[in-house]
Amino acid sequence: MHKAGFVNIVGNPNVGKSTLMNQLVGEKISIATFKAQTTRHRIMGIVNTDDMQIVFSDTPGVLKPNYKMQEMMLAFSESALADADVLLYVTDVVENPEKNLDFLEKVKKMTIPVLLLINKIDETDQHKLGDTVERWHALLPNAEILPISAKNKFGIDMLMKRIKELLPESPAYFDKDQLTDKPAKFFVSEIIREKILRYYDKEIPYSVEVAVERFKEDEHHIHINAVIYVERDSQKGVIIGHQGMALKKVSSEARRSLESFFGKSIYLETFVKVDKDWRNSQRELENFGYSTD
Ligand SMILES: Nc1nc2c(ncn2[C@@H]2O[C@H](COP(=O)(O)OP(=O)(O)OP(=O)(O)O)[C@@H](O)[C@H]2O)c(=O)[nH]1
Ligand SMILES: [Mg+2]
Repeated sequence: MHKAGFVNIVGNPNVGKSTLMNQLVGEKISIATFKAQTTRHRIMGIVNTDDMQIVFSDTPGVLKPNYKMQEMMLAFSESALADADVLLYVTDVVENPEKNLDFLEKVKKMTIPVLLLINKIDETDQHKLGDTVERWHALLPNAEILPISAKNKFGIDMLMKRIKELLPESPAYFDKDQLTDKPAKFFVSEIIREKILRYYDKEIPYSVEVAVERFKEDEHHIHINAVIYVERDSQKGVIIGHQGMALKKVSSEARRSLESFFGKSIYLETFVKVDKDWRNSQRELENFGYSTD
């Protein structure tokens, strides 16, 4: 008997969905930072064994869209409700369970198994956790509730065991040697964006998109040219920084992470360009890979 299925991870921003996905897959597939709205795409991480294939999907945190890119982000999150065999609804110990009742209503109507994961239990105590579990149980009575700490890997083995039990009988959906649905270039732009999320404040990370224009690989090296797009001239100056120091720091941090991701030495050149109001341009968003089909 062979089991296979889609296990989709959804929830509000910043609750730890990407951290969890990386723990479940055992690889750093999805970037995770302390800032909300880190994830912008639906990203698959695939776990393969001889008799099983689990296709995890990480998704953007659910939000009310203010511009076109956020509409695409929400569409990715909602697409994960449509094709899941098992849904992992992630929350954390500080989030108000009533924060997003509209989305919760959609989750409530689902007929597939829903596991409600209360993450970050390393930041609470038994007594408070008991209250949180009760409040969630009242809201989603059909969901199985599992308290976890994705960061400390607490509860992850138990969760994995439960997922395997719930996985339907099915042939594999992807090649057994495939780890993700995204190409190498995607991970390059995500790793650069991760450094930008870490090093710049305010609206800068949300105004940035990274496009990889050259990715040339040989046995031991990869040559990469990447363009960091911003929305306005003033943002270009901030990205580059005084005497180019800010961009230099981001690029060298990115290069280090890329070397460990690809296991090869990396030559990285970064350029900064202005693409006015790209976040609201359907055409630019499609160029940058925001499309749901
Ligand atoms: N204390 C604690 N922090 C955690 C845990 N899991 C994740 N975090 C932190 O929570 C923050 C957000 O983590 P992400 O994995 O990026 O969250 P996300 O839900 O993917 O966020 P978006 O992609 O923005 O929706 C990061 O600073 C993580 O280190 C946990 O178990 N305990
Ligand atoms: Mg994320």
